[in-house]
Amino acid sequence: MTRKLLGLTVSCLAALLFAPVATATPQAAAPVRLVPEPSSVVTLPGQVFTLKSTAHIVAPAGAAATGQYLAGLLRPATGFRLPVTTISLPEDIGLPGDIRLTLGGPSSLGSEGYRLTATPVGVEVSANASAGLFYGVQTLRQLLPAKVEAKTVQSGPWTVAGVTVRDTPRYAWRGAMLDVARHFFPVPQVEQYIDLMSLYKMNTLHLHLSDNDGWRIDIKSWPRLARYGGSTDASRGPGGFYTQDDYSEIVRYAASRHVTIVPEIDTPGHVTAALASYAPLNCDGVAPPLLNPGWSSLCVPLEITYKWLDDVIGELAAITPGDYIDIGGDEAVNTSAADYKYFVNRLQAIVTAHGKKLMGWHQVEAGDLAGSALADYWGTAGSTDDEALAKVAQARGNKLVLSPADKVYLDMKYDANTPIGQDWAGYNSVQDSYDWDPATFVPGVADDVAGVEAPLWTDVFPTWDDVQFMAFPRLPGVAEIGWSAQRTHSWDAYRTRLAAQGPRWDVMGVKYFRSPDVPW
Ligand code: IFG
Repeated sequence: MTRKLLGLTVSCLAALLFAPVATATPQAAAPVRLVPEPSSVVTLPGQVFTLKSTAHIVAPAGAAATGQYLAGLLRPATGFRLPVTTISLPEDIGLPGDIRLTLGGPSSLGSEGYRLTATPVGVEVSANASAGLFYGVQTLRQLLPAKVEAKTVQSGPWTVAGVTVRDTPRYAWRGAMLDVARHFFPVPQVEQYIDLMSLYKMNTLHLHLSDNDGWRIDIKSWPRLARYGGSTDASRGPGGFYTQDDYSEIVRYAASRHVTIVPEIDTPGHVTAALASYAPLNCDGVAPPLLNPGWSSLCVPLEITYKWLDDVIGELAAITPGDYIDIGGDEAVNTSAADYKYFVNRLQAIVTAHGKKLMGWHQVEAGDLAGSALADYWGTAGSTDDEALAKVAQARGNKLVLSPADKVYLDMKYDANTPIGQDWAGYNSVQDSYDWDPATFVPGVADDVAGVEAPLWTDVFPTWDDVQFMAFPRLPGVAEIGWSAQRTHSWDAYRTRLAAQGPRWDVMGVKYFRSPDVPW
């Protein structure tokens, strides 16, 4: 009997043996409350999938990594073995009760879209690429009880409401920015942030690696940058820095969660840590003290500035697989307009020479940017100067990443009662961070929006608890703005779905703000 016929025979026998018998008391399952809201969700009333200890995760070779990732998510809390079996023959359809990952689907799903079906017979996630499977797994994760996030064995039942989901993202760039320069956060905490942002299908982490208060990435050809320039922080604390191996570990971990790292070396302003580290970088040859107060600027006329940048960008590009390197460009108060434009053009040539594309805060549009450049728009609503620069970006074909300070700056207080945070852009409530549209925030640039990004500046946040408190529950709202279709946008509906994340964060130990805006 050929293997193919044997395969079919086994499958048929299995289907007969494991045919779902109408159970006297069909299990209940949690209501379907997902963030971000998928493109299409059809619930199957009365149908419930229950994950059992006998289940397998069945995946083709190309999806084995996602299968292992899913097993890693589910094994601790269920205590189930959940073997990941790689199927090689199409008819190896797995047994009833299995979770099946399959590669292949309509091209309309793109690389990040997926389809998910959950019925009493089993769960199937299908996608064209592993990114889509990963996002389908995040949805499956949210369909399971919140206690599935526990790291110790919990009682079941592990039920999933019957549902069919078809889902694709609105924007390609769904980002978070973490300022590790004002205050340094070690690798494990950055990786926790990556875990949390990827749970909500965000795919880009912009790391703000240098500023006045600290330099956080080791550059081997300029060793004092990290060792001296990274030796303190905005609280006059011990600071810290990533070795290049640390940075590569962050890049690796991010990639395993389908997150691209975008490193930022902020220039020509926000450079006190660098100027303090090397006297020759200063126009007068004198290094300022660390944490020297006030605005700073690289010395634009000095040739050593570009030798230094070439070394820094070169070393960073060599350990950054992503397309973009961010050169900052914000608040260059001590740099003349002429020097600024000259500087941006010189630095763009260096970034390009190292095979990368330039990203910067939208002020970089003062330079003669290549079409591939990305402008990170942090203007507030109605700011005409900022909107004019957005138009410049549009005119030269630069895409915009929307990071409006009065919507998604997560260092802004939630309201007047927030114990920590800033308020120069106003208060950003949970609703403020959710209730806006990247396509219309800047008039007339809808087609030039690549996506969104939620910056979390840490000027005033020394602790990781502070970061979590300010990021949650607002970050998932930005994730939804980046992923979900505008037609699904509704604060009233969203706040209920957001509330369902609370029990999940409780189990995960996320120190979130229980905002009164949300019906927890
Ligand atoms: N603006 C500065 C940040 C940070 C922020 C705090 C940008 C692009 C204020 N630049 O936002 O360095 O200090 O809210």
